[in-house]
Amino acid sequence: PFLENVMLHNQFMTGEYNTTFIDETPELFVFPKRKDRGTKMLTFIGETTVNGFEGITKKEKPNFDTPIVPNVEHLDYAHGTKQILDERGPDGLAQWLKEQKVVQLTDTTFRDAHQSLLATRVRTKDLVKIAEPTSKLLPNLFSVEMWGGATFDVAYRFLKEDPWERLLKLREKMPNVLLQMLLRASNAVGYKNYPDNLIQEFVEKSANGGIDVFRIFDSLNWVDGMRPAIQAVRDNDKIAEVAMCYTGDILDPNRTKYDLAYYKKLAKELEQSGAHILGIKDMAGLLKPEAAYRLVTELKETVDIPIHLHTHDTSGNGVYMYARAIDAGVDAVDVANGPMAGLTSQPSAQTLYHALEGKERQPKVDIENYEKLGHYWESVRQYYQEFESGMNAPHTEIYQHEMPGGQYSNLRQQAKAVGLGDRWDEVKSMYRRVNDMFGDVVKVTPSSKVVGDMALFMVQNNLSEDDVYEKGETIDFPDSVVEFASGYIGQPYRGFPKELQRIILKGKKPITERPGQLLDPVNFDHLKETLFNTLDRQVTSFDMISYALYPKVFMDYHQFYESYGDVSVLDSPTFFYGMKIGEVVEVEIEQGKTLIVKLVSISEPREDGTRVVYFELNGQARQVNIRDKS
Ligand code: 3PY
Ligand code: ZN
Repeated sequence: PFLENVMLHNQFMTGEYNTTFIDETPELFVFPKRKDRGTKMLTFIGETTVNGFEGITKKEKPNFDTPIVPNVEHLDYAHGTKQILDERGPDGLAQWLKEQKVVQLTDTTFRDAHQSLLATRVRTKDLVKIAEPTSKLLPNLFSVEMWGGATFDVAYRFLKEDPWERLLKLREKMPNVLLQMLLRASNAVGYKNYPDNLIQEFVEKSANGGIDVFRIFDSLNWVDGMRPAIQAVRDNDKIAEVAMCYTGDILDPNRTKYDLAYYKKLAKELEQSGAHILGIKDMAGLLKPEAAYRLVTELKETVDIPIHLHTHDTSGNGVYMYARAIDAGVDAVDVANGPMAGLTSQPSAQTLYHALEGKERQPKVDIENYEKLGHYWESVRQYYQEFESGMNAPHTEIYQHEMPGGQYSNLRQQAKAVGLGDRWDEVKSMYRRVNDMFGDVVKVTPSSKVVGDMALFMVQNNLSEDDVYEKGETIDFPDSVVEFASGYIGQPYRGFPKELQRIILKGKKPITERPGQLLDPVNFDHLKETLFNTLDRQVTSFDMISYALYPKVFMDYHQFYESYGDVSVLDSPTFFYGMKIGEVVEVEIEQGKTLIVKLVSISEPREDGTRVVYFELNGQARQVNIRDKS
């Protein structure tokens, strides 16, 4: 176990150790308690079989197609963009990107596609299986976006797995393409501003773990809010892709706040702030084709760095919009593999490829390989059917309400949960009215949540805009709205509407500094000790960062792990639906060590409300008691 502790230690893995490493790292001498992994696993399977999985209506496990993983054992990893970064550094890589004649592709299937279609629920196991084939069959990708945004907390919260492990495993299987993450600047992968030293630490460890490209954005397009993250990425010799979030409509003469001049000025500032690449983050899919042509044309004249465009295909205009942006010279665009594309996700890679047939900037990817990988995703998506958003057709109302792709289904669920399911139309129009009350703000995590919370709050309490102004002093506004008005998520362009801010804050003084400057730095030594005492096992730098970002979420995950062990090794149908009577599943709990689990029978509930679940584990009879919560 000692050797195992050393090998698995984060500092050892990232090569940050010297000869004093062993003396100064007491956790190496803490050995795992002998735990019965088999019983824990059976308890989890029993629990899911009897009570179902959170967020899924309990039903018998469906019969799923087996996803076909293309065999790529005979193939080598071709030299890709990762090698270009390693050889030429971030500036060299940016220069390389600018020199490419054909448009470059970032594939978002591993992150934003499932964040936007399947509530971020795709599990590491399903990603890792297709990672090597993706990397070998599509070595010409610019990057694979596979981390960040909501994936981090959803991994702990709902999937009961460690997001850092996802990063390490994907890096191992994808050594030739750039790995990309979405970083919410000073909000890291969370929903509030964190101290600067936590942002630095997070970026450093993410870079060590394998992230090459950090797409950094601020939810209010506030450049000052992005500086610490940009600096941290540059300090780690990684690529700072700094994004401006696109809102409004530059083609609409009545929407003067976010016009072409605004974006050009912002682009210049981002370039000066140290961006290697300029990102255009069209998080709601509001950028229309002609607007894209004009925006990219003008930005190309404004900045010297390459431009990378991101959109969501909610309106159905995504591919045409990309085609116009490509005409205007955009350097790279974000796409998802067809079966995971469209609607609130990114436009389909395959569709874009065919749309550009006959054009000189058509991307150079092996389209047959794209389709092969697509077959895998077509099957895997079935596992997650319970998390589908319910949007079945292009949705052009997005141009009115301006909700980001990832928020639409979420807010709809929230509305249902508070009994506003049949007033969804009102919530949508209120969302837009709240946006206007707030002075027309950029809406993306977390500012979009503020607008959403306020809209729900107003509909739920039957408050009109006038009511807010007239009775505001007596209204207890949602926490996120108070935080926003206090300046804790940053400063909106042209400031807050003063009257509304005064009403919300009820005499409290807002801040105008960067929240990160006011927050106490995280004391990592202290945190390490606390965690070491609580976890009773080795504490990695990864654990410390996660705990600092989300203390409760991390501790809940830890408790879950203590009870059920590592459930990330289960196949997804078993993880989400448990087992059928008579079914046999194989679980590889570590390399070369497989458990064969058979569900034999389940008893009727006993007096104390528990059922006995009878299994065979590697041929031996085993049973666990599970409380039936129905
Ligand atoms: C996120 O912050 O998670 C987003 O995807 C925003 O668009
Ligand atoms: Zn997105």
